Amino acid sequence: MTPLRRMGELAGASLEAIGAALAEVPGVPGRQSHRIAVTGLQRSGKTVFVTAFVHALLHAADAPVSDFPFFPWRGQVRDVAVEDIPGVPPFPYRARLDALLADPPAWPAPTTGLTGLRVRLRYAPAGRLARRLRPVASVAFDLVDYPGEWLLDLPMLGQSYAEWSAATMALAGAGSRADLSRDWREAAHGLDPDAPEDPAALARIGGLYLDYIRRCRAERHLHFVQPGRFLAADGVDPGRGAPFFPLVSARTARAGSNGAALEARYRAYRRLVRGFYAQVFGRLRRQVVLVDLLTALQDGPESFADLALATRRLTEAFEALKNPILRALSLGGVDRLALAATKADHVTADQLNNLVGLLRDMIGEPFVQANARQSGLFAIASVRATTQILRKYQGQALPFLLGVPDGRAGGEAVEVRPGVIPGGIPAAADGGGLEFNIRRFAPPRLGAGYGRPLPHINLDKVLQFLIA
Ligand SMILES: Nc1nc2c(ncn2[C@@H]2O[C@H](COP(=O)(O)OP(=O)(O)OP(=O)(O)O)[C@@H](O)[C@H]2O)c(=O)[nH]1
Ligand SMILES: [Mg+2]
Repeated sequence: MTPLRRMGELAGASLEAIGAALAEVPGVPGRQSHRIAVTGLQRSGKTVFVTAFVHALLHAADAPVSDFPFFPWRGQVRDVAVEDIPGVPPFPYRARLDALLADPPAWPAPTTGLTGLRVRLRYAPAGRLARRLRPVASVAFDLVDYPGEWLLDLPMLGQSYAEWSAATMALAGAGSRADLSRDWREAAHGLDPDAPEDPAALARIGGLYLDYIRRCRAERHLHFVQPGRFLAADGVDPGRGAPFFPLVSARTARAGSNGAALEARYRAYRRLVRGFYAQVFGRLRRQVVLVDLLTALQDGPESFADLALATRRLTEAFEALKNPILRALSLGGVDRLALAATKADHVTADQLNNLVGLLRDMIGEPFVQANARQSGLFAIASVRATTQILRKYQGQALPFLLGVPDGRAGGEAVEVRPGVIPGGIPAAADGGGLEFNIRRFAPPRLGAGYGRPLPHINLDKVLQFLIA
């Protein structure tokens, strides 16, 4: 069954039924299971993270300590196995790893559907008494991967069609969006919400709306565009339902009218989103949020501000949704939340603290404070594509990155000085003046059969934090 078909089915089921379908055999002593929800916008690094995380779980116990210093069960692991998660299409770990270890190595393509896998670890508990009571314990981690675009829709779960319309309309009229959205806004203004439903007009205006959100991504590198599923990598996501768009004044419309049709489509779409949320976050205990700050910095102040907006909206949505959804699924709360700035190998080591500071600022102090007890902030590279070297420059030894530019895998390495990362969100006045040289690099050449954790930055700390 395709993930979309399955999600379509889940969307119709009650939350309790979904929770029950996703729950593991409960309460077998010594057999714990945790879902690690990997969240992040498109291209934030989720698929690379899941691949490297699984590979590390498989190999860290036997690797030299220096490969993966923070590993909670060193010397205790009996065996590790990769299993399917019942009812979830399998994450192609082997294929993803093989591509990373191929010659030349390649990053994964954008994800198009939901997949997942379970890593089961059997280990000897620490301490003689614990071992006598239970010679071998088992713990399982479920990791789920999905297209980042889908995450953009989470805030919609808490919004009525009228609320979503008002917020989306206001955004569409601001900054450089105003220009991109002009055709669509003019057409939408001309639509009478109370007139009898006109499917051809709704399709035409829906097409203009789609054009607008696609151009936000493609031309301005903006992040906060909804509905996210309308941006699926293959252009059309068959599971997304009929097109809809915000209305200028979306008050409750008469049955059979344009307004009522759009509202019904919005609600149908939200049911789909809710099903997805239940699947990814079912039995939610641990969550990692990945944010690619560096690419947004390189893309300029507008892209960066928009990433900040999307990240805030998402963290607010997590907060708002946590309680009702978790109650409905009778789950516990998130007990560990790792917030990570990804692709930290794009900057020199002396900039990692600033990168964490920038992440903290972007997520917002209220959220960081409210979740301080169970959350951690990190700068990570799931797969480290660069090494650092020192070069004499104007009498000083300065750190440079050495890596092969992406797209030239197998080519010559170049030396790059990525620049100074601000330790907080730059004031608008400074935003334009900051200069970065954030490049994309090809994956490192490791060779097939690489049976050690992949080179990384702080992946061990995140793993320890999430699973210990
Ligand atoms: N240098 C470096 N690049 C990375 C790393 N992780 C991800 N990337 C880059 O970021 C791109 C996107 O990574 P993915 O893991 O595919 O991102 P994703 O979040 O799964 O993206 P979607 O599937 O589109 O949602 C990759 O193609 C790499 O170019 C990393 O640890 N180091
Ligand atoms: Mg992906």
